[in-house]
Amino acid sequence: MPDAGRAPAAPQAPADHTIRIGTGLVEVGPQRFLSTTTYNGAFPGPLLRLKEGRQVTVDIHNDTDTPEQLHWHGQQVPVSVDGAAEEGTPYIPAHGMRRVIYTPRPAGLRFYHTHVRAGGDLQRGQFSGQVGPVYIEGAREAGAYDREVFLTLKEFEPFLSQGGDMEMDILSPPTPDPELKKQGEAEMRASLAKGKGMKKGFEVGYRIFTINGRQLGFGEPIRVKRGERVLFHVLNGSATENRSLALPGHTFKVIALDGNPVPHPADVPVLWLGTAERISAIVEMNRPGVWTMGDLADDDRRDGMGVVVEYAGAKGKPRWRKPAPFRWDYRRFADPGKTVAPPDSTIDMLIAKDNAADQGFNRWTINGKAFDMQRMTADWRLQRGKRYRLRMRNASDDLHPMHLHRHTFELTNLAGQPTAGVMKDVVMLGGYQTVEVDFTADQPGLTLFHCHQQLHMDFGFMGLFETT
Ligand SMILES: [Cu+2]
Repeated sequence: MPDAGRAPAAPQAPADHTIRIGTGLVEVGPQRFLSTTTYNGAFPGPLLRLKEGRQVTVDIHNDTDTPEQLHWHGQQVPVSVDGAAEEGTPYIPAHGMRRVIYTPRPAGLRFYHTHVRAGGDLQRGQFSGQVGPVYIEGAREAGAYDREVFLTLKEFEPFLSQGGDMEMDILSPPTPDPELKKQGEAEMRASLAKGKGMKKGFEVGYRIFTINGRQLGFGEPIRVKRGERVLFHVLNGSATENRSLALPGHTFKVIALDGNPVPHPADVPVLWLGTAERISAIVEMNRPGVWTMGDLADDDRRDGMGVVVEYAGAKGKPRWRKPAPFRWDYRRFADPGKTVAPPDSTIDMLIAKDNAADQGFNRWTINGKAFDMQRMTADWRLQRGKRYRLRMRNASDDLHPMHLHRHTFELTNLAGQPTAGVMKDVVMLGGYQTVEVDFTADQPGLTLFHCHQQLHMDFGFMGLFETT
């Protein structure tokens, strides 16, 4: 008799890809090994090349002692696959396995990463090495390049400090909303006045910075030839940091943001990526030499956030030159001729910081409410097929990389300036600014929406949509 109610132990077809979550060693520098949780024992996890629309089977083994979630960031997949317990995706049990079968889409640069709460435990969640790139090949592939290079930016050895947060004044338009600023500053003053010794909430810093798991100067350089067009697929795999990247003497032609082709590819001297953002950009190699491609922050670059680019035949020490000040403006890549139709409905979100309110960590609220993991009921109900506008108003001075699961949204307003045509799944929301994005609710079930900064999402900065 078959054992009713238990999955049959029928022989299964082999998976297309197998991922093992477990402890791995990452050699970040000469004789400097880190031990952290990784995919397949390495960092970054293996590049998964998938085909848009062609079903794929992935076996995910969890060799750790705690349940895990693997999130397919930027893909339009069902709740059972997506990898977020808040939506109802089953956990990959400790010392167990889950097989997921789904159809990859949309085409472009995606990634996979853990989606468990770290809280104050800096070994867990995306503070670990659980990040890997995904490239979904579409039917039409832009071909104006000679080869591809994947770069995953990631820090290790995190620590907590209470010094207050880093200035992140990098966006254009730069203008804060005076109303939001007034509110945010009043709340901070009130908090700091509450009692003697009241401090600012915890922030995370790091001791080690890497690209593809190696500190600047360690391992092989990126070897190029004069005249070569290299397509860089850059992924910010950080748990908490926004990153920049520049290659002195060269420009990046940005062709895709978060994997989605932009309506207006444009040249920029610097890339800026909020946590979990991706940029695909072509660099024409026309300045022979040995160069440091690295982060603009001198300390972070010195501690490893960079990679050497070496032309054939060139010798000497890698050179770095700080680029002229440059603000990141998504509108540069937008469609100037497009106007966006009004949505069926607009959802207003006021984002606020409750300074050091949760055991020294900042608590984050959307419309006055911190996300409650125990509750898991929808904050907003959506009708399938309707188009919604999210109006995110940031009453804090922090920059937030805002992420919507299982959907792609269009940037429609940045700090009061209308825009159209840029499709993304993460958008940087500047301090005391407002950003609007539009999307069609075309995925039934629960959809998580959150700030991708691990400390922010873990301390309240999440919400749930339910589409029926
Ligand atoms: Cu945030």
